[in-house]
Amino acid sequence: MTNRISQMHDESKKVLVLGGDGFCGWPTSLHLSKKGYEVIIIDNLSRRNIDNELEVESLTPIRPMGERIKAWKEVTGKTIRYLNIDLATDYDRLYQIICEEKPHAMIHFAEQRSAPYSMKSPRHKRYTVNNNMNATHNILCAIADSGLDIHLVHLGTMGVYGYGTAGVKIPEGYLDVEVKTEQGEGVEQKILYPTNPGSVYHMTKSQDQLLFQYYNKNDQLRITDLHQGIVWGTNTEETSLDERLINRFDYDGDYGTVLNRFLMQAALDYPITVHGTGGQTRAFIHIQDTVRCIQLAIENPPAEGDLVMIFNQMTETHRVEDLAKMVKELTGGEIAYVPNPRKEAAENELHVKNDLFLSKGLNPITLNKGLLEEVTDVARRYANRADLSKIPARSVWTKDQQAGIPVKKEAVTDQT
Ligand code: NAD
Ligand code: USQ
Repeated sequence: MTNRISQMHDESKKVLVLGGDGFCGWPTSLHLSKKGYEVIIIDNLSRRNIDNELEVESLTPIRPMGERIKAWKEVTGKTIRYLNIDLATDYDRLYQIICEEKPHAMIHFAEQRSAPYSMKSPRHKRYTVNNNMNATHNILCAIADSGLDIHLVHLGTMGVYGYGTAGVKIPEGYLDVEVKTEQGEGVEQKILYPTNPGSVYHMTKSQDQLLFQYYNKNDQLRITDLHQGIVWGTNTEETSLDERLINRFDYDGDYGTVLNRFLMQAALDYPITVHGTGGQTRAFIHIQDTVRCIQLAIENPPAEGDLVMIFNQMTETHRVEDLAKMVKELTGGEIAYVPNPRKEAAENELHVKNDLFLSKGLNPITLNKGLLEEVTDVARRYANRADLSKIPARSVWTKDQQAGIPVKKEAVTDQT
């Protein structure tokens, strides 16, 4: 039984959104604010600084944080507060804010989230580990230290499981196994699904799981870990209300994710860059469902004393090559099979359970023509902001891999 001081059941609907300036965090902040939550964003703007480092920008013109928040107030009358804190290094400020604000939930998006960025060099590997592990540990340590009963909702990844399957659907976090004692008796155990990360970034998410398990056991923290698939789409109901609220759209070789990249590439008449054979199967979710899932997660906290609750936050799985063909059909684009810069299985099957969100009322958005065209329209609208030289994926996992550069078009791009 926990003796943590509870604000879980009082009137408070105050949430700290950690990483609330990012692709998932910004639309989530707006969605929760719209639903009547008091939202405080914490973000050190490291993602915007990484854009400076990589000399690339979001395809969509995202506004400075102050302007975003001002626009939200003008459009809806609602207030979102913002604090610039580096969660990986400034423990004292984080602790102070938690004690002063006493949020009932904290949503943790604040990690370096690109697998290719995490593999670029030893510096990028070490930054990703230092940033992600310290941010997660500081958050857990500060909640435990505060003595408050705060529900922590973390954005994890489907990538912690690896993308294989032992012939069963990937369960939601835990695996029921039977181990044999020396006497040959079967003993039933519930264990974390064996983790099999495919990049330094994904490895930090695997490590996060152990931190959660420990603080849940030792300090009875209530924790929900959302193992999210690849997010696609760009706008949500709230970000569409005003151009100043627009969400970010990453298309570059480090931060752009596969489906948004394919749609953007086709819209700009750039070849659709399939890595290897395109036999990789991955899990997907639309950004509008991301924000709904997070609301469902904070409204359904684990009960006191429960294990870390793990949801698979995805709505469907697709093979990369099938996505490329679908985008080609939709837009008339051209597919380029490029070398795979990653060390990953050339082909895999993926079957995933997502019963928990369905049982909480999620009505999944799946790939449909209208939503795919919406992304293409956004890409066309801001085409003049695109730097095509930033499209190929150049971060290689080992010296044996090659950059994913489409041969003909790159030659054209290099001459211009
Ligand atoms: P993002 O990079 O757009 O946003 C992350 C935000 O966290 C950024 O605004 C960044 O400035 C901030 N941040 C990072 N380190 C910080 C620190 N030390 N202190 C304070 N702020 C910090 O990423 P995203 O796409 O919005 O992803 C959010 C979370 O969801 C990540 O943890 C990611 O691993 C997870 N996720 C994302 C996807 C996806 O497809 N985008 C899929 C599955 C899981
Ligand atoms: N791929 C291509 N062509 C491209 C880009 C990617 O074929 O132009 C392939 C990749 O080789 C990979 C697959 O598409 O096989 C997915 O790549 P991705 O960049 O879309 O996704 P990933 O690196 O796995 O990372 C993204 C987010 C990360 C999140 C993860 C969820 O950046 O934060 O954790 O999706 S998941 O994939 O389910 O692990």
